[in-house]
Amino acid sequence: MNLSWSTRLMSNAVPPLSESEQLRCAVEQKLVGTIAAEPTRATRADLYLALSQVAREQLAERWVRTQNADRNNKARRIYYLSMEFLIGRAMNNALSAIGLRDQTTALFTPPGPSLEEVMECEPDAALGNGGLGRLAACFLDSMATVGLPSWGYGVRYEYGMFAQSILNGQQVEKPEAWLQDRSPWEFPRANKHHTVRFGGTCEHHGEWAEWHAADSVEAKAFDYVIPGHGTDRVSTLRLWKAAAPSEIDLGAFNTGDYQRAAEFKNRFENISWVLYPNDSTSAGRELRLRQEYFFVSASLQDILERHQAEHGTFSNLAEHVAIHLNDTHPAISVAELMRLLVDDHAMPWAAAWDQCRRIFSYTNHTLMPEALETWKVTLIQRVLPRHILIIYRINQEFLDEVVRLYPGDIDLMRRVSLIDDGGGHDKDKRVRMANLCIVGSHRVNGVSQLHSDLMVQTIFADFARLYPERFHNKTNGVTPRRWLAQANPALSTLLDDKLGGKDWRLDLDRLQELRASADDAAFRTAFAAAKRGNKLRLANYVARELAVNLDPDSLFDVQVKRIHEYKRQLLNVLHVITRYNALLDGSARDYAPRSVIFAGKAASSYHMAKQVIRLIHDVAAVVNNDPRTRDLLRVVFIPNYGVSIAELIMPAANLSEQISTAGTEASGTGNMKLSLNGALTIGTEDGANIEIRDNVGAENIFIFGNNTAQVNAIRQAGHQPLALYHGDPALKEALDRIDTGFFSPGERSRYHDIFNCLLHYGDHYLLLADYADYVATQGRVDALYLNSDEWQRKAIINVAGMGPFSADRTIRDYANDTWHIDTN
Ligand code: 26V
Repeated sequence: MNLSWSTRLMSNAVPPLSESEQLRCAVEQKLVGTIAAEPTRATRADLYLALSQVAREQLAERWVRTQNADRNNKARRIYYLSMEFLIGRAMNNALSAIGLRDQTTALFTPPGPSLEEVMECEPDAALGNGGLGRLAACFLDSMATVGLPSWGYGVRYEYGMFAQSILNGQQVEKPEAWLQDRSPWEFPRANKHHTVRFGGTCEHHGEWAEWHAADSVEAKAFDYVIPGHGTDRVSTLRLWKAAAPSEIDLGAFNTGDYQRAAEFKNRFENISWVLYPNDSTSAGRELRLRQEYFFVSASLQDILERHQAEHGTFSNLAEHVAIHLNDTHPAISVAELMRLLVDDHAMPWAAAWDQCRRIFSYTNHTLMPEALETWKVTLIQRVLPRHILIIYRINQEFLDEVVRLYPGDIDLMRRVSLIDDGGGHDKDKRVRMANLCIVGSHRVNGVSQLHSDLMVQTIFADFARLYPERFHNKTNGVTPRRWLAQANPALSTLLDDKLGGKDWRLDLDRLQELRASADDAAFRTAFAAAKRGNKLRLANYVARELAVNLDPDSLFDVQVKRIHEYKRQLLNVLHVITRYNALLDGSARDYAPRSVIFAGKAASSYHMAKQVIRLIHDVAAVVNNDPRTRDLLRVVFIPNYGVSIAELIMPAANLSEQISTAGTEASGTGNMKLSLNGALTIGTEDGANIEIRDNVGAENIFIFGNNTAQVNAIRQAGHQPLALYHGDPALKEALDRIDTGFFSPGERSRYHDIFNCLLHYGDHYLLLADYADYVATQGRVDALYLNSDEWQRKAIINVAGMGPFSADRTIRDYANDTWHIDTN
């Protein structure tokens, strides 16, 4: 940044400033007046903080205007309750939304740091595990953009997703103290707090009860302003931090008992300390239950307080309030709203229940049985004694209704009951949170057409029979602002040119018009050049961070997502090994040079996922160092995958790996981001891959492997991995090399467990059943890549087909069918 204007700060007689001069002055003023930094000596971090203050001021004004408008209109609002919001960095998005991006870029010129370099100072807000949390962040962006009066509610974790580093090829987790230096984007609301209570006993008075809680904790509000694009409107993300009630704190201090004071403080404040990883079931984790109730209770109190102030009555609550449950994590909301209305606001039970059902809606994000949340009745009884009574009463009334509809069907009652009776033993009884959500909501949806269909055919079949009108599909989407306009400026500029302006950012269906340009040789060349630039950018990062050189002309083959057996990174590795073997034995023909790129975190207690990371590193070490193959095949694992690294990788990909066992990936959203950035997909008939195929055309995507019906048939007949192994020499060779320590010569038995899992413990995710078709399909990928014109043509058609995968479309669908709120 050229600081020639700093003298203006001291001067009185100043001529009128141009817009860019004003911006320069504003940044310098913040440097001096807020950051206390001398402009000529400002560091990148100082510049980042000063610039964020400039943006923050404008966001604050927009926030105030939005709240005034919504209050004056007595707006119907949507409240999106989610334990996770994977926001990433805020700066680039904020500057783009407030229309300062280009000016700011021009401000940061050599010899000072570039805007990109300044923006890299910002730590990612990684308050989520993966897809579910990132979806919530994309939804906030779209809710603001389409003009919905909307709030996200969540937890202000002190520590979000762990940082991943790699030591000797193995994942090491480190805590990520993203708030250590405070966030310049948050607005602490000193006067916004609610008391959340736990434990104790209940005193009954007919329909309502008095809850004598044992403990309480304060929930303090911190707001993040989520700007809309192409609009002045914003959305609010309100996150709750747990704090010890001040009187307890003080009491202990006054008696000089500092240790007790510290213990108290910890006991309460640990509630919002750390994000739970989704690596194991919720069973037994009391702190997680407290966390869920903590943010639910604070959020619902906040919502009711706002409604009361605006309307003075709760009789019209459902007309003005829609609450969405992002998975079952906020399921206790159903019981908490009943408690607040019946016990605290004296509403009759039946009226409260009627409101409740009209207010809530619920999204399911996975069919995996181990991920379905249940809590021990005894635990809820102890932590939330009033809520367990409410849940039992809801269940009683629900089962009465079931009996009326299907008299005598005891099995049905047992299956749909909110309580799993644990074989009749009290200590084994559990509350089924998904059932509570379904019974307490008026809409339930899955996140892709396939997932929604499977949901009503399998896990929720009984409920779909009871309440068919309740079940819907809402296919996921991603925000084109972050995932194309901001992450991929090269392609965006090309699109602006081609489409005659920037409005595709707000109307992604405009991308359809690109289809015609797929046949335009000049456009294909420009498109390929944009991609090559992005690949170079990624190659430079990889060279810097990993000291591995990637050829930007090689095919960038990308699988980036959480490491999980069902996502089958191991199938990708099997292909890499097969390809390496073929290159060595000379059977390889027409292989395009490839760079196989992995990234993703394994949950810390997930042994198999960690083994896969280690195997990728071991394979990479062999392949990358073999002079016979290294020009045709490279493998890298990019550490610490998160939103910001995704923004670097997505634009650089040629091939998008979406290879989950059919029926296991609910939707996927990385598949959408990659396609949107011009990658071709190699994928199974799973999740949203199917809808991507429908939109880009079957001839422009590589679909392979068994579909859900075939997967079921294979499992029914008894999957025979050993027979496949013995029947396919290439597969056998790849697996034997893993098993015999070819890639781990220092520890030959290192991957016995991986081998056994596939060959002797049933290959649960059917890697061996899809292997042959996968490898053959990868061969077709090479052939196409070698025909550059055809490849570019198909890549352009992929981008052209991505209109429906804008989160704006998803949010409009929710607003119309689920929340019943008008959009702009
Ligand atoms: C949770 C757990 C917890 C227990 C142990 C195993 C396990 C496995 C997976 C999960 C994931 C929970 C929900 C989730 O993140 N689902 C993802 O949601 C995305 C947004 O809808 C969707 O695109 C992904 O396909 C889906 O996996």
